[in-house]
Amino acid sequence: MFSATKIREDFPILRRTVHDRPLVYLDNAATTQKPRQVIESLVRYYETNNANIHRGIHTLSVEATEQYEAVRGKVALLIGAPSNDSIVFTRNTTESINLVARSWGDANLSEGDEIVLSLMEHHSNIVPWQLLARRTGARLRYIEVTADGHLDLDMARQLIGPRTKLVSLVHMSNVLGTINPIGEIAGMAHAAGARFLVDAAQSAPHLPIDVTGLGADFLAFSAHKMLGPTGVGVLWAADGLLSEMEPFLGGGEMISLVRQDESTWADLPHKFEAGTPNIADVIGFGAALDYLAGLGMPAVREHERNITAYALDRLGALPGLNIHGPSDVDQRGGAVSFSLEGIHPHDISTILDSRGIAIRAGHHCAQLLMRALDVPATSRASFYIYNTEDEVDALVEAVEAVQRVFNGVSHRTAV
Ligand code: 7TS
Repeated sequence: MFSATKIREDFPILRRTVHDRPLVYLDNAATTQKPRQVIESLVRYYETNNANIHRGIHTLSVEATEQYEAVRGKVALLIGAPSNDSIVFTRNTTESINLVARSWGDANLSEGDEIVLSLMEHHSNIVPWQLLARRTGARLRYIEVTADGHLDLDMARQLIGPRTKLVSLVHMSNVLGTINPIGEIAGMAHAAGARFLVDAAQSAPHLPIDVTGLGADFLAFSAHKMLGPTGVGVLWAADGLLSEMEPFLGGGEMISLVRQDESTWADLPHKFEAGTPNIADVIGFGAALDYLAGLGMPAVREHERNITAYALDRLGALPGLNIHGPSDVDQRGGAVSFSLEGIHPHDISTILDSRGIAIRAGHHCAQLLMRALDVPATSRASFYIYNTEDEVDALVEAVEAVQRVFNGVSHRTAV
């Protein structure tokens, strides 16, 4: 049985206080906390296994290599990937997307070609394409967002056409929580002969994912948003794509033969993992994946659906509070952005912090979306497996306190 209260016992950090209040951690879309199973796996690795991988014939190196490679299998299981060779470890989602922009984009785009993005993308799914566009002469087109926080699918149908070489979209918005209809858009992209990249930074941690069912050609996500350590990302690519692509970075580990003027490349996926990788943190990510597998991704999603419904209900009842994004919990995840009339998100976040509550305030690396919403910034609470309804209550009480402070101030100012 899924129990957030029981799960909390595995997270040492959740026992700490902030400003003499119990920590209420609601910034999970930025990064999640780590269970002791992940922390212990890092310590165990350094205390008993530490060695470089894929090189030594000695026992430590063989063991470290086996542990590192086993995590590829766990990632494949998580996302339903048919083969471990289609999974590349990177530093984060950002690096995974940059890898595609460089290694696939440089070879496949030229002047007049179009890349279709949306206005709800994180900067890491915008800027690499701007750089690619600058290098190749390709053009960026943006699908707009409707007033209720969905992609404008009519506009998507108009934009995706014969000039489109790539469609690259977020699966679940880090600001609005919106779960985008990836299968439908994959159909549009493929009918136009384009490739389709899915930014799964917010979805892989929260939803069951099956890459073959999604219809994606590339999928990118980060370990640190799903209980794993920082410094590990994943790029998955559909069959045949990685073998056609040139390496992203050159160096040790990624070669087969090195000659004076040129070299040949190692087999997949090693061709894309130049240099000593982040061995310990990949192994720590394995412990995170075991933890999530123990809960089951459908149960993770169900908990998040319930707590999001509760939060939407309670926050939505506050006068002067506007929630951005879909109201139907079946069409959204647990990133809940809101604005309070006349109060800057940074002030909200500071007052919440004084009560031990961590939320994020700002543009959330989504400046195009902020402009589309016509706000400078939002406040965002985002949930994960260890969050409880009591914590949502604490958030609501704190927001009410913010309103009291500011209404008092504006009242005094008026007087
Ligand atoms: N894509 C989405 C949808 C994201 O939410 C993020 C990080 C990234 C890409 C980049 O991930 P990284 O691991 O490469 O940094 N989002 C957030 C956030 O919402 N608050 O802090 C980081």
